[in-house]
Amino acid sequence: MFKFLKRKEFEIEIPNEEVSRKGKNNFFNRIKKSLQKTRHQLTESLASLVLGKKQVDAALIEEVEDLLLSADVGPSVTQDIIQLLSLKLTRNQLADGQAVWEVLQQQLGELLQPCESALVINSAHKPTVILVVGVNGVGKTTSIGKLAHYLQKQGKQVMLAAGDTFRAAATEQLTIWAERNHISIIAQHQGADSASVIYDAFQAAKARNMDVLIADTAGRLHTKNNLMQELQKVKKVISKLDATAPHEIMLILDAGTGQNALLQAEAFNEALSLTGLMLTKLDGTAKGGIIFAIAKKLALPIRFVGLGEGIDDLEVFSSQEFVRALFTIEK
Ligand SMILES: Nc1nc2c(ncn2[C@@H]2O[C@H](COP(=O)(O)OP(=O)(O)O)[C@@H](O)[C@H]2O)c(=O)[nH]1
Ligand SMILES: [Mg+2]
Repeated sequence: MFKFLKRKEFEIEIPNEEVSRKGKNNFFNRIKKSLQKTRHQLTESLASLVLGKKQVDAALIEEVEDLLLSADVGPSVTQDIIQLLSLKLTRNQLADGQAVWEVLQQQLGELLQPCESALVINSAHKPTVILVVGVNGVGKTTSIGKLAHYLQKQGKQVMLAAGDTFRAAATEQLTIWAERNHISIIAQHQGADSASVIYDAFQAAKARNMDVLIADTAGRLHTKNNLMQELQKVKKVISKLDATAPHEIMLILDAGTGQNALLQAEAFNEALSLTGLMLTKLDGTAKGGIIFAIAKKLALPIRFVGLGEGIDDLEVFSSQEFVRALFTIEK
C-alpha cells in the first residue's frame, strides 16, 4: 500500500507506515506550537505547582483543582481528577509532585483517547455527504476549504454545496475556497432555501460521480430554534436521496469560546445527532482545555483540529500527541 505525497512538482511514493510516522511527528510539532497559550494556562502552571514538590497534601490537590477549573477543563472533568488524586493521597500512592503530574497526564490522555477516530470516506457512498454545522464565526467555511484540500490530497474528488444562504458573503467566501482547490461548487442566490441548494448539489455530485460532497450551512438565522429546524430539514432532505446520507454531520467548535463551545455542542448534538467534531482556532487561544470537557460530555469523535487560517492549517486529531504536546514543558 502506498500513499502519494505531493512535493512541489514531484509526486513521490512512500510507504504508509512512514506516512503515518511523519504525520504524527508533523502533528506533534504543529500542535505543540499552537497549544503554546493553552500550555501556559494549563500545564505550565500545573508544572510549576507540582513538579519539584517533595510531598503531596490536600492543600496542593486543592490548588490543582483551582488551576484545572480556571483552564477551561470544566467542573466535571476536574471533579473526576480530584477524586482520583484524593483517593491516591489517602492510599499513600502519591509519593511526590511528579506522581501528581503523571496522574494528570494519564487521566487527561485516557479521556481523549476514545475521541480519536478519523473520518473515513467510504467508497461505497458516491458521494459521501459531509454536512458541516456550527454557529456563526466558528470557522465552518474556512474548515470546509481546508477539508476539501485534505481530501483532494488523498485523491478524492470533492464538490462543495453553498448551504449558507443567509449571509450574502458566505457563498462568495466558499466560492473562493472552491477556486483555490480547483473544484466545483453548487450555489444559489442569497435567501434561497438551504435544503434545496444542498439537495441540488447532492444530485449534481451523484451525476458527476464525486467521492465527497461537503455542504456548508448557516450559523445564524432569526432565532436559534429556527436554525435547528432548518438544519433538521436539510438532514431529512438529504436522506430522501440516499437513506444512508448525510454520512457525517460535523460540528465545528471554536476552541477560543471555552465553556460556550460545550453548550453549542450539546444543543447541536441534541438536534442533529452529530457524528463528528472539529475544534478550530486552537492556535492563539488559552482555552484549549475545553477539549477535555467536550470529550467527557459528548464522547464524540474529534476528527480534526484547526490550527490557523491557511489551507494547510488542518490536522487529523491524535489524542496521544495532543496530550504529549500539552505536557511537554520546555525549561
Ligand atoms: N486562527 C484561526 N482562525 C481561523 C481558524 N478557522 C477559521 N478561522 C478564522 O475565523 C473566521 C471565521 O471563519 P469562517 O470560516 O468564516 O466561519 P463560519 O462563519 O463558521 O463559516 C475567519 O476569519 C477565519 O479565517 C483556525 O483554525 N485558526
Ligand atoms: Mg461561513
